[in-house]
Amino acid sequence: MTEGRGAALGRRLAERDLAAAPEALNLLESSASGDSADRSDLLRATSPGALGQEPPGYVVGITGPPGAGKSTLISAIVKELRAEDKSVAVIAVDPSSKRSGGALLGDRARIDFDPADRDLLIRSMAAGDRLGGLARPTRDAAAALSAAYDFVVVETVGVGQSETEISEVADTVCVVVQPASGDTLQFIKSGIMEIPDVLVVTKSDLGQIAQRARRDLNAALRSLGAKHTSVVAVSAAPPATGITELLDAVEEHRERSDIAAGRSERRKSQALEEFADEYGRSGLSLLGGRREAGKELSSLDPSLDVPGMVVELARRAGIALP
Ligand SMILES: Nc1nc2c(ncn2[C@@H]2O[C@H](COP(=O)(O)OP(=O)(O)O)[C@@H](O)[C@H]2O)c(=O)[nH]1
Ligand SMILES: [Mg+2]
Repeated sequence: MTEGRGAALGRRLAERDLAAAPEALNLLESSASGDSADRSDLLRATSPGALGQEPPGYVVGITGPPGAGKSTLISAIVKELRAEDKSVAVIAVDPSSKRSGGALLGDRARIDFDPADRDLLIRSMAAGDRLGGLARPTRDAAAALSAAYDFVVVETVGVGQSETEISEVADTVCVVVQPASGDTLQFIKSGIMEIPDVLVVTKSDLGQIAQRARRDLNAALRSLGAKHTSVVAVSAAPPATGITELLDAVEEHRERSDIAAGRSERRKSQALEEFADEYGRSGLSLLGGRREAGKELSSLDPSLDVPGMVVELARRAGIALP
């Protein structure tokens, strides 16, 4: 059998051929029903099952309110990682494409980069209209690109509860706040916001108010008993400062986490959601309801890719597949 388009792109990503990435993203973003088999093939070829290990790339989520300094910070992170000769893919989730998010219109990715650099990919993706969650192509892209790149950085706009959506894709979640932004402090104190893995206070070149924000956030975390979350102050305005401290904090979180377990949990919840999308309530009831479906999922091979899990669930539900 000849190798199809999705399988070929997936194989090339698995071989860390970065030139395959733009077309792979086009495929993952395609909503044409004729592309769905290729999408599955691509994800299968970059899955831990196919690679024999979790994809080697590390997925870092950068989230926070509009204007907090995320894109500027990502420019500085990219510069640092490229100086270390790490390959980097950045996915900037564009909130202006979200139906309900008209107010955020214009917050397009403003990330500085060298267009001639082949080890760097910057791509903006639509937010989609899934309430409180990332669009499927974003989740697929993070999974597939982590097979090829050393780092995948995902930028999302989030305030309060929606900040947790980034935890659907990221191995480490960095929440970005600018000085004197009492909102995030309140969200953390009141438990509205999940405690992030790393808190980043931007614009530390503004001086005292940045130091104060850092102290307040540290105090709030301590009072909540969050021992591990580091608070890092950065200035992305040249000359950038704090970027290596931030990357060290990400690395520390990576070292104390079970990355493989976190990723397979995320694939399972994505699979459950896709199964429910595709087969509806009646599909779920064939499995005995959502809870039972979740139990079926936990008995699956954790190295399966998401579409592979959906097929397996359908098979167990007795649904005839084409
Ligand atoms: N003084 C200062 N301004 C910054 C810094 N980082 C970003 N900014 C400014 O803050 C504004 C918002 O930055 P941007 O990166 O687009 O924020 P995003 O919406 O979170 O992606 C821009 O005007 C930036 O120039 C910083 O470290 N220091
Ligand atoms: Mg931005």
